[in-house]
Amino acid sequence: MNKSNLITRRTAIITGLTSLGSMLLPGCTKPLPPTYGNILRMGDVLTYTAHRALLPGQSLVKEYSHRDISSFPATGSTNPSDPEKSYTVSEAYGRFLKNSFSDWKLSVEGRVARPVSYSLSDLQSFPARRQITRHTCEEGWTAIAEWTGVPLSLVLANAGIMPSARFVNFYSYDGPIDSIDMMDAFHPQTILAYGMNGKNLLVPHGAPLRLRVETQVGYKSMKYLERIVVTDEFMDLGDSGWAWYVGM
Ligand SMILES: Nc1nc2c(c(=O)[nH]1)N[C@H]1C(S)=C(S)[C@@H](COP(=O)(O)O)O[C@H]1N2
Ligand SMILES: [Mo]
Repeated sequence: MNKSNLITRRTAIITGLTSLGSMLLPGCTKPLPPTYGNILRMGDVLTYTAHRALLPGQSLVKEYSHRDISSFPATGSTNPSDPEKSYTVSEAYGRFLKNSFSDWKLSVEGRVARPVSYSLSDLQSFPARRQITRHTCEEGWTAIAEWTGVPLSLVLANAGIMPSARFVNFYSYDGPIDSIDMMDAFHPQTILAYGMNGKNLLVPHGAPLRLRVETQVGYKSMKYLERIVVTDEFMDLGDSGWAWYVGM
């Protein structure tokens, strides 16, 4: 073996170790399976990412019992079709509201293999998760409610996220846009909620569908969802002036 061969091999080994090391590093925000980049093995990324979400760094937040459920104020926008109750008025939302959301759809697009639009009943036909959790608003109040919805992980898996996808962006009818990373997106308690305290989600609380990100502060739980866009790169779309990540 000549010298240049030796250097090449050594470089290859070092590169291999480095990428293994960064995969195992605790707190790494982008855990990648060894099959990363192979288009035929996209499913590995899903299972790996989902699996990673269940490991210690992604422990569940406390869940409460029915007797802990409290009163729950509605804050921010409380009706996107009413100029006095919304950051931005949406005529489309007003039309959906008139039809009891029967023609409302959530589109899931961006870095997904199959862009899809889901009706409310499509979303309700996924396995549901119920959780009684404490909501903490940055303005200094907390409240406990039971939420029913579909785990975001199931919806993303159904649309088939690309191996390079790293962020999930949420657009709402009243204007706000926000995003979470894949660690939070695949957290078992991150759900798209259509029910609150055993009833359909009411308009002041984000009907027909809101996000619940239990690992973070209240404003990450976006109400009045319109569409979800999966991206490779972080897009700083939020104009709220609040921090992007506020873990609980
Ligand atoms: N689209 C949208 N999502 C939103 C808000 C909002 O005004 N619009 N307010 C946020 C804030 S600050 C909080 S505390 C919670 C309030 O949810 P609630 O009205 O059900 O209490 O929703 C969050 N999600
Ligand atoms: Mo809030």
